[in-house]
Amino acid sequence: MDKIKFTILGETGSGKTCYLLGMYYEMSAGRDGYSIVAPNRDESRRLVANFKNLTDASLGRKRFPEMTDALQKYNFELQHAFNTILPFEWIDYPGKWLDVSESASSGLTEVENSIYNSTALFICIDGENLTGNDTAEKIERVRDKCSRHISPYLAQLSGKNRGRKFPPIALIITKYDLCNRETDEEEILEVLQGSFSPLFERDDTFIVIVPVSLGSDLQDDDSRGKFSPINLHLPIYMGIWFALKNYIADLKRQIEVDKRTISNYNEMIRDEQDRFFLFKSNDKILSWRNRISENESEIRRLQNEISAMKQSYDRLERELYSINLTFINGRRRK
Ligand SMILES: Nc1nc2c(ncn2[C@@H]2O[C@H](COP(=O)(O)OP(=O)(O)OP(=O)(O)O)[C@@H](O)[C@H]2O)c(=O)[nH]1
Ligand SMILES: [Mg+2]
Repeated sequence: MDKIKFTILGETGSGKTCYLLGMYYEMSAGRDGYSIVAPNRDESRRLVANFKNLTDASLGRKRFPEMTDALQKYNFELQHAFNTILPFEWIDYPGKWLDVSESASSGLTEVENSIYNSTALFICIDGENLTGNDTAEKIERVRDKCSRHISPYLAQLSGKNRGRKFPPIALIITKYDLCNRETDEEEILEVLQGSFSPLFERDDTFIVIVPVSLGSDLQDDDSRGKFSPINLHLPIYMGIWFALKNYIADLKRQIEVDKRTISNYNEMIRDEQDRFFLFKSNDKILSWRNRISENESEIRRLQNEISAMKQSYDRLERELYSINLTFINGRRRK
C-alpha cells in the first residue's frame, strides 16, 4: 500500500502549523477512543515542546510557532484503544512557497509533488477573512488571499491526473474564534462556493467544510486567552476514513488475486488427475494442494484484517456525520 500522506495548504499565517500542533495536542491525549502518536522520539519531542508553548497563555504572542521556513514532514500513527489503525505522514510547508511569484521553483516543485501524492488535502482559509458583515467582500478576500494561490495547483492536479479522481478535501476555516460572531454556516458556504467555484462544480470530489479554532478567547488580552480547541480532530478523521476506505479496497483486491490463484491450482490438479496413471505426478498434486492451503490461510488473514478495519471505518464514519457541510460528488449531503 502507498504511504498515506496528508498535505495542508494555505497562505502564510493562515494557521497551518498551529493547526498541526493543536491537533496533535488534542489527539495525543485521546478522543472518542482515538489517539495520535508520533513514533519518532525527536519529532515527538519537537511537537511536545511547541504545543506546550501554544497552551502556555503566559507567553502571550510568543506562544505561537515561528513562521515555517522549510518543508517539514511528520510521521504519525492513528490508534484506537492503543492499537495502531494506520500510520500517516503529515507535510507542513511554508505558506510563502504557495505564492508563484515569490517562491523558488524548487519550493513549487516540492508543493506540487506533495499535493500530487496526497491521500487527502487540507486547505486552510484564515477566519480573519470572514470578519465583518459584507458577504461579497468576504468572497473577494478569500479569493484574493487563498483560492487565487491554491486553484492553479488544483488545476494542475486535474491536468496531470486526467481520468483520476481528486483526493478528498477538507476546507478548514482556521481561527474561527475571530469570525464566529460575524458569520454562520450558510454564509461560510456561500463564501467558499463563491471563491472556490470550480471545486464545487466537480462531480468526483468529496469536500467537507470544518471551522476550527485553538480557543474562543485566544486573541484576548494580548494572546493570553485559554487554549480550548474546537473541531481540530474532524479533518484528520476525514483523512483517515478515506485512507481506510482505500486500504480495505486494496485488501479486497488481494483476496480476489488469491482466489484466482486457488482456482488455477484446482484446475491444474484436475488436469493432472485426468492424466493416464503412468504419467500422473502425485508430488505435483501434493505441492499444489499445499499452495492452495497457504492461499486459503492468507485469505482468512486478510478477511480478519478487513473486519478489524471495517470497525474503525464505521466508527469514524459516525463521527463524520457531525460535519454539516459535506459535499459528495458535487451534491450537498442531506
Ligand atoms: N485567534 C486565533 N489565532 C490563531 C489561531 N491559530 C493560529 N493563530 C494565529 O495565526 C498565526 C499564524 O499561524 P501559523 O500556524 O504559524 O501559520 P502558518 O500557516 O503555519 O504560516 P507559515 O508557516 O508562514 O506558512 C499564529 O501566530 C497565531 O497568531 C486560532 O485558532 N485563533
Ligand atoms: Mg507554518
